[in-house]
Amino acid sequence: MRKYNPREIESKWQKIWEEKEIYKTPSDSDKPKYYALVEFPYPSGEGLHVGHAFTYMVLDVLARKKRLSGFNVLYPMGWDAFGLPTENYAIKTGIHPAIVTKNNTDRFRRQMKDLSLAYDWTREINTTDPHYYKWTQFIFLQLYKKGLAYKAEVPVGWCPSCKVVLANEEIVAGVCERCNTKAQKRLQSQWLLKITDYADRLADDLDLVDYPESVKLAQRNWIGKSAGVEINFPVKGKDFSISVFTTRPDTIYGVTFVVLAPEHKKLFDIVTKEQHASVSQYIEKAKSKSELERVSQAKDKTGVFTGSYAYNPLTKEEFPVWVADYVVGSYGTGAVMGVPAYDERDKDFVTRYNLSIKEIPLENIESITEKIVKSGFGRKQTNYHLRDWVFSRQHYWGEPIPIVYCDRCGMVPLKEEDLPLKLPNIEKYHPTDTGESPLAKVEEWVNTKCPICGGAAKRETDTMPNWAGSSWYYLRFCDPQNIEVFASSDSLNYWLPVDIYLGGAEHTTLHLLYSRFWHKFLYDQGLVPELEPYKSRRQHGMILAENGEKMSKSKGNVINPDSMIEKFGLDALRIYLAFMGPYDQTMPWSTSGVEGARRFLARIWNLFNSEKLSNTNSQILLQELQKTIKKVGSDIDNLKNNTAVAALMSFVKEWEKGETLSPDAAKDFLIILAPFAPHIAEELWQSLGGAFSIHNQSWPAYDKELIKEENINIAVQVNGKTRAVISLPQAVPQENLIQKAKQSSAGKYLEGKEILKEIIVPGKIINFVTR
Ligand code: ANZ
Ligand code: ZN
Repeated sequence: MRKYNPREIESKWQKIWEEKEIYKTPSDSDKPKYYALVEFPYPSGEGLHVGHAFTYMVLDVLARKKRLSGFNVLYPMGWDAFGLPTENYAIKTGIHPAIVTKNNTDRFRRQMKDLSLAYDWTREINTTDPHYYKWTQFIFLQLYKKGLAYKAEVPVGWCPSCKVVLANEEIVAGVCERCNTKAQKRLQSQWLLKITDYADRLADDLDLVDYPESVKLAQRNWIGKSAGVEINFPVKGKDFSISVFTTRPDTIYGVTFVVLAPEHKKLFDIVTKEQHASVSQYIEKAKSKSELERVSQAKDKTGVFTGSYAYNPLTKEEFPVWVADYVVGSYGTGAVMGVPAYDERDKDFVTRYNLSIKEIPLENIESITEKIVKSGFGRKQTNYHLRDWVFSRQHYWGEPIPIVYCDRCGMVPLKEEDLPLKLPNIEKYHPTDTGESPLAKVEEWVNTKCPICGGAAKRETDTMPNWAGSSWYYLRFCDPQNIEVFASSDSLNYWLPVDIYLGGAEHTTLHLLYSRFWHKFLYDQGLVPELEPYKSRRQHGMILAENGEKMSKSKGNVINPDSMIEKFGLDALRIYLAFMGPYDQTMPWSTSGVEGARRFLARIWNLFNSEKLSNTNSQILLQELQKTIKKVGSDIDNLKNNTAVAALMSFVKEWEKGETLSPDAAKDFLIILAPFAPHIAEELWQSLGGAFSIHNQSWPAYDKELIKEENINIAVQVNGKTRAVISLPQAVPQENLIQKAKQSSAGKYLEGKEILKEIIVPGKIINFVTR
């Protein structure tokens, strides 16, 4: 008997499958489609670790099962390859980012192929490829033309020591990631995308999709739709008012002060001479705090009196006006009415400064709103916490923004036929000390001609953020080689929406929201067919080191799939990854678990090489197999790969007890094993004379008759008296149970009576209460 030698089998089949392109997805097919998408990775220098492998296995099993079940499955992979780490690495080593990217993607691809992930590699995409980013730039131009891409002065992170603009991800705990200097803020002109125009639809259309409730909630909170009232508090001795935004107009009679944000435009119009110095000093200090620090400060809320007073327009009662940085300038009107009796923040504030608290009963919210609006001092207003998306970066390794500045014509977009605007190949990507992008120094590139008048013009030198390329990549997978359009409408009509999208929780309010925004915009332009890109979304857990710590390079506890494959074989690794637990859990790694998976596969190997594979089927085992087919199939469909593997294991245990299985039945077993352990399944399949390849077969149908569950007896009662006993399968749905009970001989006791309710004791009794 041949011994189970996984590495030999595995490399043999990997080669054959790749040659025969068995995972290639035809673009036209009569089969129903299924689009399974997992977030494409940023190809870091560290390569894949087992956490990636765990995630990829979740959909790999599903995609394989869907193929076997007769779907035309789109299951693609690519690289989200622009971004800072690559640029920083290039600065450190002097190796060009394009070369770093190539090396890293080559390594990732090799590792994924080593895991036998069933991607259609002919559809591979790379966001740094000009053939790809041509369309990222194209979409930007459409946004620009519709007024949804605009420039404005916004606060950006700034490192005074490195003299560079810091992206949010470069500010770690308030300091510059590189030199640990405290990050500052400064105003700089940036590109923004008007995602706020889509706030309502982004929130409302969550009703159309199947996402985890936690994800929907997080997106809704992030969008932060808030209905309230703007109320004008006239300033004493001035001819203007301070307008505040409140969601609690019912507390208006409890107001004891008004507070402005340090950025409020009218602040210095009301600050008195006496208070001028202390207010100026205060707002200087506030400048160094981030918005998050400001709104999350606990009890220590600070502020300064402006010297002025405002009054309640309904009662003419007067209050002091303060400035305090717990009010943010960019939300609502940048001013708040202080109601310490009802608002915790206001209460902290008055406690600190000894201001008064007024206890009052609440008004009816509708009638007081009415009253305020009628008085002429207020109006209803809906605000959103969502901000426009800051879309430019002062870095090299990103998509150039296709805009030029002409002295005569102003800001001019490139013509679509001139795309892609390629990133010039340069040697120095160091940020400039002026805060401009490194591209600003590349004169041959910056100086260009105006697309309108042909006169001298300068290119925009900012690049796009790394969120750009990932905002539409699922569209490109539908038709990755198209040079006329980003994807043909036929291909989009066929493949969209993505049926399942698996990714990480960290993308909930960034990538996932950004891509929904782009999609809706493209939908409005008639460029994509569906309102939502992803029909369902699932979020995966994380793999920790054996001791429960996070895996990280610095801790030196990263487990690499390559070493596991080397030691135990790929099928064993795959079985372990599928078996280790529910896909959405965070769990510690266990190398002995992989060893156990290897032993399990060796047991299967031995069964197929023993007299337990014979020409007769044991009836019991055949019945067991039908149940296993059913369970494994429905578990995979529900992403419960761990319990599917458990079912395979318990079947193997039954088989080992001495019963026999015929080759035909054994082949069915191999097909349901194939999504998890594709190599051993193919090898044993071939040894039974199966046609190439097992991965192109059909998922076996199970014999419903054989898995009929045993029936149970249920007493049918009418008003507590047993009138009949019926026999039904255990898992019968409630409606069927009620129907069957009425049709039984107890039915005549119900004639002409009104049934008030049915009381069901599961598995035992159904009692009709009648009148
Ligand atoms: C009086 C009041 C009484 C408030 C009360 C709340 C509770 P959301 O739901 O987030 O819209 N607010 C308004 N603008 C603000 C700003 N720029 N910075 C900080 N806080 C601001 O919250 C709206 C509430 O947050 C508003 O309603 C206002 O305080 C405060 F018992 O007005 B409220
Ligand atoms: Zn011009």
